[in-house]
Amino acid sequence: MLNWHLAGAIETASQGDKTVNKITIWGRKSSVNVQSVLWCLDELDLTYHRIDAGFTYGVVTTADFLAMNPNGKVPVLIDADGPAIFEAGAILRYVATQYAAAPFWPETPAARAVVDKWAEWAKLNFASQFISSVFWPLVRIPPSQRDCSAITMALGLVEKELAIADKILASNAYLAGDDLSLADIQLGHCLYRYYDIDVRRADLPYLRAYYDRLRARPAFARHVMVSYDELRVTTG
Ligand SMILES: N[C@@H](CCC(=O)N[C@@H](CS)C(=O)NCC(=O)O)C(=O)O
Repeated sequence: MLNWHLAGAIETASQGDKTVNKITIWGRKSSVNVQSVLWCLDELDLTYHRIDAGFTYGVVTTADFLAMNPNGKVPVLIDADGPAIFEAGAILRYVATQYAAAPFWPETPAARAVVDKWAEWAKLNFASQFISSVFWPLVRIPPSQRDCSAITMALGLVEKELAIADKILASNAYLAGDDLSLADIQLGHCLYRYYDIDVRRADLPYLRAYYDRLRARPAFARHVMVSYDELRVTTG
């Protein structure tokens, strides 16, 4: 078994009256994919140990880590003596299936698919596109080297997708209905960055109201509204 538990970079989620279990998650707090998992765990009142990994924290290139995730990426989650799980979407589904119930993650295949289709949609069409083609170029590429027209075009495409969410949110409080579900984790975990970065945003009033509802959730504020200053490249 791995020795990360002894590495000294361990954080225990506040215990309170939360269920104590044996979830360990590898990943830095500034990783948007890690944030989605931490937010979900917190919404479900689950405790965990978090171990810093990735970017300047290293770890991800070690043999032990690569044995868990050959992609060398965070997050990775192990629950008790279960397998190492990588890919935030797979981790979220595992956590929800193991620990959540309806309406967050309904039981019957048909009801679950209503949540899952929006979770998948949000991850693929918004989160992944926004992070790779808008957020990352703005934060990690020095201003003098940025392709501003490519970023503007990418933002326009992302906002076409967000307009679909805006329409849904005109009549739903949350993406898959009236209650928070796994679909909101996959849409909401990138909204802090979307509303925080310095771009001219489309007018999407229902999405904005939804984001304000998410901001009022303590777990969202704790894990998603996190500074990404450590990622910024400002010179050049
Ligand atoms: N598709 C993967 C992407 C994982 C990923 O790209 N993680 C980033 C952080 S958000 C990473 O590990 N980057 C390298 C690093 O931090 O060292 C997922 O959804 O989990």
